[in-house]
Amino acid sequence: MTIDVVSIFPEYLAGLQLSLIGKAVDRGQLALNVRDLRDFTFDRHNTVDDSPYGGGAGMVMKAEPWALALEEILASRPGDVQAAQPSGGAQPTDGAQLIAGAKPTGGAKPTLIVPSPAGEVFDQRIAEDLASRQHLVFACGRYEGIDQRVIDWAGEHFELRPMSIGDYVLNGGEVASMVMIEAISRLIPGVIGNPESLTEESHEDGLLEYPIYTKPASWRGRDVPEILLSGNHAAIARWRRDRRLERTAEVRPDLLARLSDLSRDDQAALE
Ligand code: 6GU
Repeated sequence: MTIDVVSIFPEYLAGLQLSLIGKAVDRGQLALNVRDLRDFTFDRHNTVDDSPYGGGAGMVMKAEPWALALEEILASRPGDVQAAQPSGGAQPTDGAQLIAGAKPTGGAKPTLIVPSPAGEVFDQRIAEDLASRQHLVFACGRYEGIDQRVIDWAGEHFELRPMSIGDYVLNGGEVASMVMIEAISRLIPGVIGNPESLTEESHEDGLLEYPIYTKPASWRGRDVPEILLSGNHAAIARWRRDRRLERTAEVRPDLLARLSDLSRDDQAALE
């Protein structure tokens, strides 16, 4: 998979080089390119914003720098080495911060994720869907947002996905993009060492995860539940599922209501 990110704060994304995602980049399983939007401006002050038509508070991101950045990404498509040079006179992006490059892929239109509190709410199901894509592009807006015309234009060249990470307001799309990139990239086969650790997680099957314990068996007068020391794997599996049901009913009854296929044992655990 190739992930391109465009931001006026490319340094924000540096944290993605750490840990599992950084290792996936090192192993060539993931190419992560972060571009600075200001590299696609040509005035003395590298202007990326202006006041909104129709009035109102705040500033709006100008269309042209976004178009040039996205055109460069289209031109450097993975597996599309012979693509045309970007139109509109974009300079080669010597300022582009290439965190790493990996193997060319290619094919369908890239997916353009536009982080916005006005987007569709991102969840595990969407993360799984996006993890199957070859090429994701994150357009991190700041201020009040991006001129709608360049979003509409981009819709002709990208699969457009305005995405929110929840019902609250952030100052820009960078942190939201990092959240989505982490959730998506850990689902790419091979990125997580032990794929079994993915299956019993919260939100994988609609239940929250069970409580976990490690040594010592007794800590400050608190004992590990005895059943976990019993070696009875069937009983442990049942206990864990009961705890998941119990926890989900208490913390997220909305999730429980969405489950259709509860067994008799499951229903008994909830009574
Ligand atoms: Cl994706 N962006 C911004 N700016 N604020 C948000 C958000 C995204 N998701 C929730 N709040």
